[in-house]
Amino acid sequence: MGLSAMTLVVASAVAGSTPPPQPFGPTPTARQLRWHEMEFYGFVHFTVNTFTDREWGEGDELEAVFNPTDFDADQIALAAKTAGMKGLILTAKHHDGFCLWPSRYTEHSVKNSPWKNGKGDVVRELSRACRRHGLRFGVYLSPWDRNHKDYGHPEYLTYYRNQLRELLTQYGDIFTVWFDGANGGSGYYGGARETRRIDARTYYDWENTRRVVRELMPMAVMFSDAGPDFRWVGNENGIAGDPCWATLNAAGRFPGGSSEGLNSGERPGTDWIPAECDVSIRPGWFYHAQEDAKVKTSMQLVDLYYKSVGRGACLNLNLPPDRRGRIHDNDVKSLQEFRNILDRTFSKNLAVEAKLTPSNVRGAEAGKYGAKHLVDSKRDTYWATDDSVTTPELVLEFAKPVTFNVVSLREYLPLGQRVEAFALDQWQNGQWTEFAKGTSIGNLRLLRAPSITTTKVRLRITRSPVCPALSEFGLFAEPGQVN
Ligand code: FUL
Repeated sequence: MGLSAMTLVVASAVAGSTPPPQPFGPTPTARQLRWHEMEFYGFVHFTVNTFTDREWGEGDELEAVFNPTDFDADQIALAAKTAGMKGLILTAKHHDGFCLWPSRYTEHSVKNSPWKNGKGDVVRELSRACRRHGLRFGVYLSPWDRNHKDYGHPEYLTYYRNQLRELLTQYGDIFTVWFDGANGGSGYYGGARETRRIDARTYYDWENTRRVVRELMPMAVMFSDAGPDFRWVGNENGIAGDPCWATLNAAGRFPGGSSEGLNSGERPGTDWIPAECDVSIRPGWFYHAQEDAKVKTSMQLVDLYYKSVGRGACLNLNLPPDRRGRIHDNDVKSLQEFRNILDRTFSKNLAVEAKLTPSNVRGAEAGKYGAKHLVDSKRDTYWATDDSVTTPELVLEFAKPVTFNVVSLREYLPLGQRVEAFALDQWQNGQWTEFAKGTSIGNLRLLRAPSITTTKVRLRITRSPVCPALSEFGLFAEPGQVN
């Protein structure tokens, strides 16, 4: 090496110039990253069904039945906020076709209901309340419309896209458009009262429907069984698979098509289409008084959180307003207790107090790629190793014994989902003992363990096709489980 080359090597080491790892496989877009960060948000199922006590309206309900006695968008938004949700998605139109906003394109809407003398607009009120309380707002616009005369014919697509345009231009920022996969069947259809079947693969011309969203709201993420931005998890119980990969092979998939592979994702996968777990806080999606005693308990909600958000998915928990147009007290109470448990669990990351010793640091550049980034609560910094080191270890040593029962891990998503397996050990009686292991990490991996008291913990990455890039590591104590 000549002198000048040597000077260069020294200079670059000083400046910290080891390039970051190459991305692995498909990676998330900016809009998907923004969605991943939300982690937890809610559905609001509200329409004529709330008043007819049904789950699916036929499409022939009179507009007059929609008449909340004490609608309070702030109360709904605050219930969500109290739970720690980052946004709400309103059923602007469910399968029955009734519109919660005064659409220019139909008479079947709030404008013909006695509520606020036909001057009400649920979409406006809830979108504003969300903004006031720091929540994002999104819309569910059912593709299947059992009221509209044109449903099943090409003209319906013009109607549907016109409605999408209204929702995407009149109500400020929309973070998501949720395209339901339920499709076709019997209905009112403008008085025809017949069964109409459509070909879910071709009828909606999804490419052009999605274009409307991309043009009007470029940062909005679109949901359907098959993406394009995030996918259904394959069940309505709110439970992601283990593993749950953020990747999927999208070719040949369409909304309302096969749900095979959606629960766990597919690896290797050609597309970044992470999962959303949708589930209702009650048995039904809409409010039914007879379900007031069937609201999920705070512990059931905590369990769902670990099985959805804790497996790298987002949790979309439905909160159905009652006939007043408010979230029932039983639901609010469960949500408050649930939040309280999570706050007490995650308020203190015990790993912050540990001395961290990684088996390797990329380019030996601790400032840039060191293990300290695992405990800085920042998702945009990470610990990475040299390209040749794919199964590193990290030892955490504590000055005094710590007690924990939850472990958290997060990958640095812009570089793709990298790790395929890992294990965790505790130091007990002078030796390492494995206490947990897992596969997919992705946006977040939470592992619940029996209460462990120890002075040393070890993370082993046991399988990864490329060097890992981990952005967070945490040890927490869930109250009630630890004393
Ligand atoms: C399903 C619908 O049929 C349900 O009524 C509900 O809206 C749920 C979220 O999606 O496909």
